[in-house]
Amino acid sequence: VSTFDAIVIGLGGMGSAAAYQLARRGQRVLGLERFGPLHDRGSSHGGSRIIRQAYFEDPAYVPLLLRAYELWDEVERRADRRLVYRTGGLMIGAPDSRTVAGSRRSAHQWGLDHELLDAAEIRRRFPTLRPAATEVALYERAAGLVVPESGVAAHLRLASRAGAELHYQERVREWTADPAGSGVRVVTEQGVYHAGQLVVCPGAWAPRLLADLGVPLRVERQVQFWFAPAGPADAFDAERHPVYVWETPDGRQGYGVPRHPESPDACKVAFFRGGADCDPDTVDRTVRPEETAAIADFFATRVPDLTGSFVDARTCLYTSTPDEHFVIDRHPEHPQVVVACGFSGHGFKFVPVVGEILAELVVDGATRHPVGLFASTRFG
Ligand code: PYC
Repeated sequence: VSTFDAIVIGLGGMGSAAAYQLARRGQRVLGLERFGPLHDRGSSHGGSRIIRQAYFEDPAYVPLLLRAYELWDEVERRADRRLVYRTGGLMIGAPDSRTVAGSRRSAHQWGLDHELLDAAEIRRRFPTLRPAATEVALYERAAGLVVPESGVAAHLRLASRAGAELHYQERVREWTADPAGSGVRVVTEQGVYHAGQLVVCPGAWAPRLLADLGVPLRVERQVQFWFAPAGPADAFDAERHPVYVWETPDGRQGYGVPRHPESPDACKVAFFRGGADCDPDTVDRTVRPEETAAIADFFATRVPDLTGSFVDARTCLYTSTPDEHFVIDRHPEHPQVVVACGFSGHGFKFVPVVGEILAELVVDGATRHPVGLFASTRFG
């Protein structure tokens, strides 16, 4: 039996950041991960994640994004590793689409630097893109991409350097909280551990590890695709090509990421949501030709040179709440347990600030950040 101040279950994006932020606050931390470091079974792989501030999902995310940008810079400096590429970003669709109108709302509410481009201006400035005459875009210079594997690696390295003990290939069987609120016990396939507090960041394994939380979670199979563009080789490079989210009149969203130094030959594209429900332990990770055909079809008229030749496709998992907002909260029945789950396909950009929030909840008993939107009890 080993004893710690805090145990972190799950060392993907959120758990790695929590382990680092706890360890740097002087906590004795144990991190437990069922796979190896930087694995591709969950939601923290695929070479890129979009990062942006004019947040169409809700203006309440903006202060967290501003802090996340500061912390990504800090983690880059401390880990001496490039994590973020600021390519600029376009949120494209009809003027009243959720993607465009929601982004404008956040930008206006928080005074974020942005431009609104009509179709002709989008084509002039970004000739790879072919919006319809009625489509517009919010352009945000601060948007770009973060490399998830590098982000997790940096947080893990900083966590170890700050004294955290990190165990891989160690699956958690169960955790229990002392009914008097004074500690937790975690049983893994290799041992039994005790700690004062527990931080649960289980990603797609939340339905099993947080079954009693009362949050209805859906685990969704997604596919990320890579294509080598046709046409001039450098037209899709991160120095000149923005990231983009493109909403269709029926409300579907596809997104794309340019080529960048860690993906020098291919651009990534995917649908944002719309995948089938799955179980993370049994999900079919083979990508079918008709799935590749569907994404190529989506972009054929919108970004015609993009899908020159198919390079790769890999599955990834979203764990979604009914309102697509996160859950970051103290467990309603166990005050010594803090949970972070349900990131609903848009969480990775927040990794360092989620780590900070979780560490503040554990160490200070409260967080300075606005997290009211993420209450675990909001589903009744
Ligand atoms: O979080 O910005 C995002 C995003 C776009 C597409 C998938 N996730």
